Amino acid sequence: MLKTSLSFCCVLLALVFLSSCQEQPIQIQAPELEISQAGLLPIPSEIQESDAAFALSESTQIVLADDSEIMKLLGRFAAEKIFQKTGVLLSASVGKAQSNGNHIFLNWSPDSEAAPAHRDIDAYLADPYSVNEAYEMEISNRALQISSASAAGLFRALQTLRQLLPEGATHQQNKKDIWALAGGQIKDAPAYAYRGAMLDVARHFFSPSEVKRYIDQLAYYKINTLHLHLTDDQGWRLEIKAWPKLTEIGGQTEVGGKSGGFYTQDQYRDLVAYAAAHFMTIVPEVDMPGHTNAASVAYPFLNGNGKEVQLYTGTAVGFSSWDANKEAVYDFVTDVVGEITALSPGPYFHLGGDESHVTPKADYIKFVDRVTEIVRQAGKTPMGWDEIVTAHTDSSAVAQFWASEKNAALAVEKGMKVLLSPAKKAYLDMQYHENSPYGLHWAGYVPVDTAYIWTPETYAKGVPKELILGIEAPLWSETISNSKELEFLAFPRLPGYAELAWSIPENRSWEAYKKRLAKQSHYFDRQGIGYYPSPLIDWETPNQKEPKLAKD
Ligand code: TNX
Repeated sequence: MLKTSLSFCCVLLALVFLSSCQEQPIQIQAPELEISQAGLLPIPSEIQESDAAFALSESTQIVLADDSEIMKLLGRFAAEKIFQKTGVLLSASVGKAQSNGNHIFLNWSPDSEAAPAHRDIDAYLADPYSVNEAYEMEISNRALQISSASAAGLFRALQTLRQLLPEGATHQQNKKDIWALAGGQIKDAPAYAYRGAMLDVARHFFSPSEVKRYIDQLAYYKINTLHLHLTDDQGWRLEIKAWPKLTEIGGQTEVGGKSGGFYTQDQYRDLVAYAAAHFMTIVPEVDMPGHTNAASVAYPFLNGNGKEVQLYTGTAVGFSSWDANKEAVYDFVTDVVGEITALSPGPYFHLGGDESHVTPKADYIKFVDRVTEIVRQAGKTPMGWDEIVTAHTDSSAVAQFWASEKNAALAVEKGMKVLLSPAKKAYLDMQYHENSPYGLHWAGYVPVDTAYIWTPETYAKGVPKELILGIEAPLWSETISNSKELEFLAFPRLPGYAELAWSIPENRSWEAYKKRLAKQSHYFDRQGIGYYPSPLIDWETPNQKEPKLAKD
């Protein structure tokens, strides 16, 4: 009898001891928290608030659905970004949570069919625009559940999570810092498959680390495409092994006359991989037959404007052309397209085609027809500025609408998909106002409200929603040469384009957007983003000074 009760006591003691070692999950009361006050940008499709609050602390774990490479990538990303914001390094591991805390779960949606592009990064990169990026997030006291059919969807959800995390610890319990997240449910999905930004690395060169910095910022706003304008009159920025002078000669200058630069193929591959780890596709552009002076200086046989060519460091457009009537030019283009295609897993190759003012019309048509075919032969979908529709393009090519409504209408007639980049609304290189230090104004001034207040679905007359591939915000670099200047033009307008591309029109309003944009100043400050402190926005952190316009 004594023996039994002794051993019973031992078991009891052990249980008491064990349960005191086992951590109690932290519970907090934070009824004041609301998801809709967190400044989510782009605004999700559906938000349902609850009274719950999720307490993130050092005992939180990131629990992955399986040990696939793609899950591990997502887990690392989540841990890194949470660490950067909170200073707390969470573990990301597979299967069941090891402790009794509040955990973040990355799940595959139960009803999801696992299309290869949904769960494999290489398959995703080959076909990123048909992937289902919808995700759901359930935030309760004990768990933050994220689910999506695809890894891309989980990645987009992680951006939402980053935005939901408060700027600093909100509570303390048992000497532990706690970051409280508002409870509720988010259901979200993008309006458009293609959500892009373009960077002109030709007028001024941007180093690989500057491009990566921009990729980080774009990913935060769920943008999934970085279009790189790799060549122009002032510079050729990507090594082509068969034609080394393109970069040896054509890569040495930039606007203003400073030495330019170029990406080696290894550096470019590394950029593609960096973008891929952010579920972002790089669309390469070789602008032709105009905007080709730098290449023609390197290889004069290409030149078709009848004049002697020399390196150019000004900002005029429309004076250069390749010769559309020489077979050697097409052999050259085939080499270039081939080498770039080998570096580019994505579906699109952008052939430029804009402002070929000195190319005779018939030559332009012949050239675009030949090059779209070369691109197709290389296995890519041709994309070009809206002028390409004046050639014999068909529904297998994409037109990027930037200026001509007539060309946009013609694209629709041909059944071509249209990428919307109307200069008057979506050009990040347009000045905010007449004294803005950087940018141009040929399409008008584009203050923050003008940039946001338009409806892609109805903007280009006669372009129906089904034919809109997406939205892209181009940033031409005649007046900017480094990250600081880039960010002054891109921010705060870029988040607005991200929202136009991601969020449905019913959820968008300038008044509500303004408030969510105001909250971005915390992120801008933390990242050291020198944004333009537009007076239209009631920024939550003290404004930096707007740089003064240099007088000349
Ligand atoms: C027009 S947009 C261009 C570029 C310039 C830009 C400056 C387009 C297809 N062509 O060559 O850099 O304006 O805003």
